[in-house]
Amino acid sequence: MNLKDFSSYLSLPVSDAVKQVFDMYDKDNDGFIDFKEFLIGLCLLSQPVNTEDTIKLAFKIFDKDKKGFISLVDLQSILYTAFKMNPVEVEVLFNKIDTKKDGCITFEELKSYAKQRPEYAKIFLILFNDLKSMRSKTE
Ligand SMILES: [Ca+2]
Ligand SMILES: [Ca+2]
Repeated sequence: MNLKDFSSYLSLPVSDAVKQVFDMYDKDNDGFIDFKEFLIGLCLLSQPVNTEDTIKLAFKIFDKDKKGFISLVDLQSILYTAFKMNPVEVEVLFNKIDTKKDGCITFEELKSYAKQRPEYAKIFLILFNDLKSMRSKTE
């Protein structure tokens, strides 16, 4: 698959963060991820990013006002800022993560989702680093 396929696989628009993760998979830099590269990438990505700390950090950034859970509005605002994702797309993603269907994402729900989809964890980590450096520049 190419970068466009990869971003539609993740249901995310093409962005710098998605491209960075794509490049991690595409070992020989030919612009395509073949099945072997995909499997290798999955193994590489699932290890360092799925630590409890990374998910805690992600949770903290999403839960801006420290409610102890992530609301749909939280997720919509951060994903719009990061990927210009429209609110309807974010709602689909939100419902996938909110397995108990109670309208809020808890830490446990985010953690089990990140374990299923290591690409997301990695993309968000890149994103958070960008956001952090943006913030430190304005301070
Ligand atoms: Ca390749
Ligand atoms: Ca929930």
